[in-house]
Amino acid sequence: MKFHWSEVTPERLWLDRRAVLAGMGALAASPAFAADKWSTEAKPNTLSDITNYNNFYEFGYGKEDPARNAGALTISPWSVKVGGLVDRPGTYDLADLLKGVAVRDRTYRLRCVEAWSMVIPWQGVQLSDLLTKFGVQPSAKYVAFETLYRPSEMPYQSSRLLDWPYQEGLRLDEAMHPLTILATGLYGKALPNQNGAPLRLIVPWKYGFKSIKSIVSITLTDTQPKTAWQEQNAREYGFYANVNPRVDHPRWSQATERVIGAGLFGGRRDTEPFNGYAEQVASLYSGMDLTKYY
Ligand SMILES: Nc1nc2c(c(=O)[nH]1)N[C@H]1C(S)=C(S)[C@@H](COP(=O)(O)O)O[C@H]1N2
Ligand SMILES: [Mo]
Repeated sequence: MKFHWSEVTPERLWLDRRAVLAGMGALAASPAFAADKWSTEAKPNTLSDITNYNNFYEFGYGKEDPARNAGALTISPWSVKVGGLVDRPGTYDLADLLKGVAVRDRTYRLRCVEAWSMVIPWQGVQLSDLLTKFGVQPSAKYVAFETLYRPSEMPYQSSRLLDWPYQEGLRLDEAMHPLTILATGLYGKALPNQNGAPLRLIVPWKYGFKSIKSIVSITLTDTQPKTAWQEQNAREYGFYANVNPRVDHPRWSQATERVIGAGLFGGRRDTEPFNGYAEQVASLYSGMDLTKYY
């Protein structure tokens, strides 16, 4: 089995041992990815689908534009500024940022607000592990993220679609949930540029636009951060953006989704509350009116 990094965690050993004990030694040698309890069982899309059908507006508005244009982005060196209400703020080289933090395989559903979906086998770190490493102060309530701003390499940052750089945010309990990861790879390889290299957020129970790409800053705050899409159109794109088949987008239904890679006639499925992760995350929102906090 091939991993993105050769790091061996206790969890990894347990998973491999379990496969052998179950008499599935072959599984451990196959290219299939180990599923910990947070991964979905659904079959991943092909690497070709995942890397040729993208939203990354810094590189164009068409689904194939990121694959065509994101190669121009310089991803090494890369540093990330960790700031705000943390004990160890600073600007860290990517390797230092991630040093000592366990890498995990996570296959998740991705549901775009535009009503299409895929299944993607990510590798990355739990955001909770990273935040704990930098020491979250008790007054922190939210986490704000920013994408790189470099119009020379990201040509559509000269357009007015969004107020660049792309920004996103999470409530601290959402950020600390084990499902929330910062991805550094997919299919066991370094993250392709069009998927948000070298570091991007993945929050699988929320619409894809929350999963901000090519992150250069992570800030702990006590006030709800601005987000790029909410600033652009607050009626259409909320801060929470939890996948919800019962709350439609003002211009289209969210009840079903087109499955990318299922073929011209194969492909719709019912959208699930919280994108299928309700059991794990619904309690974060108990008592909240999800038609109001969309
Ligand atoms: N910086 C940045 N992050 C972004 C976007 C973007 O345009 N710019 N698009 C978002 C949207 S709308 C989706 S659906 C996902 C798509 O991720 P993928 O291309 O890896 O499937 O990335 C999200 N992250
Ligand atoms: Mo999206």
